[in-house]
Amino acid sequence: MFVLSDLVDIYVRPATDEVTNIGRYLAGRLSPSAGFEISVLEAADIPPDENIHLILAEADPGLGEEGYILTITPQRVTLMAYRPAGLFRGCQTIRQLLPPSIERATAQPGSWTLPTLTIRDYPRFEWRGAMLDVARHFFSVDDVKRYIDLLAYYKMNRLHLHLTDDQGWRIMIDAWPNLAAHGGSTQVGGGPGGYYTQADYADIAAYAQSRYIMVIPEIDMPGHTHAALASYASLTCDGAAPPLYTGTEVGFSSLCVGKNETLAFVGDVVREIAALTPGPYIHIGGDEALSTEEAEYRQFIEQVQAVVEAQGKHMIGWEEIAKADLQPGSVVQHWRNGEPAKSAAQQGNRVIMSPAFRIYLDMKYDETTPLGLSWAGYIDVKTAYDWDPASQVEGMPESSILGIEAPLWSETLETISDIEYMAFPRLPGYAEIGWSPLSGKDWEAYKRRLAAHGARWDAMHVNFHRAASIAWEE
Ligand code: TNX
Repeated sequence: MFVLSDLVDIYVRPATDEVTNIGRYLAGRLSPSAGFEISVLEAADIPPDENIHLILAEADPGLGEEGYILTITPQRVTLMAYRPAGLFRGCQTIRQLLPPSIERATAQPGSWTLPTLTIRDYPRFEWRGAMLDVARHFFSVDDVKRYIDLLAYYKMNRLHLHLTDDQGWRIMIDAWPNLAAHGGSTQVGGGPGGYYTQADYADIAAYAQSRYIMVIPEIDMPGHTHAALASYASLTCDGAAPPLYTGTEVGFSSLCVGKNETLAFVGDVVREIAALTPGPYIHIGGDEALSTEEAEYRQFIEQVQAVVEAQGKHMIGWEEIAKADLQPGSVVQHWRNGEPAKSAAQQGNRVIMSPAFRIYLDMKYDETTPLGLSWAGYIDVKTAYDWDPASQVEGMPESSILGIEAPLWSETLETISDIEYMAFPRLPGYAEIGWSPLSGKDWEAYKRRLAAHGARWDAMHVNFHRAASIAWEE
């Protein structure tokens, strides 16, 4: 094995800002618990032994954006990648190869060893995401950053933020300030709610970017818009603003399709959100528009799609958007019925797989789970793990599948601890489905590998569900 002693430093090559920052990130994860300072240095031509080396090598494009090769000998740890994101993903493997107590925030007694090995590793799917509903209950910037760090630990690369819904509007729009000021002033159950300033949002996006995670903002339209209607009477068809809503029904609200004010609203919101979004996608919701007439729904989605494309972005929407005429770059998120996703795929659109009965993190584990819902059934750890996105919808080719995403709706969740309880231990299973080849999938082996992560979550103070089906290791 390789011994991580106080002699070890991290050498980076080339020593660009980006690679150096990844080295600093790794040092920052290891130093506090190891109890000694690990420095980040520029590699010489002949890199010295007894160190960790992070090397960006143009030589192996087969690794893609996120792949890496990790070689550990008793003399040295060498992590190579084609792109910086690959180095970052490989750093997570180094963390996971060290003893669990490396994740504690203070100096721990320990012998920090890494097993000798060679790994060549890259993801199966491009899109390995999680969605967080900050609308039903609001979560602070720090809560979101904590979730980002937990996603990063499992090499996930997308965070979809569900920013608006009937119960709350959570992002400041300068042209329509009452959306956040009034529409963000409560939440399910009537608590104080909250919203992100544009600076908060940029902070979240930059933090995610430093972990090679893309943030996808969702502004849900034309349904799920009660908080907006309550904030501007001019957006309603009858010109009267309703009171704020703090219940958990769905499907009762709709923007007034065809009204000039509605189009002005969509234009301003999409423009401001696009300006805040480094990534190429804007999610426009489109789900459960049960109070929007069908023809108006289609017309509206096509209008919004044009506005999104005019901002240089691509539209993502929940599967219902497949009723509209989609541009080739638009992406459909499957959640309930196979048909819309399949028909979109047949027309050449790509699909994100979020089948509710497998991957909704807000579903209870079983009937005793104190949090969560159960409309899509109970999702125990095995149900969460034991499926393949490519054989989920009959007749949909794997090439249409962009990847998978695990939504976490927050009707019943109020704290980051609640979020953690629903996400863990299921989330790593989704990360594996997204990353690893199907040929390696084996529930019995997975159970044992997962069991070892309980001690890591204890070290990280993650509030996880100690599912009885797993023999958790101390
Ligand atoms: C359905 S999934 C919804 C959400 C709810 C969720 C609760 C989807 C596109 N819409 O509005 O929060 O169920 O599980």
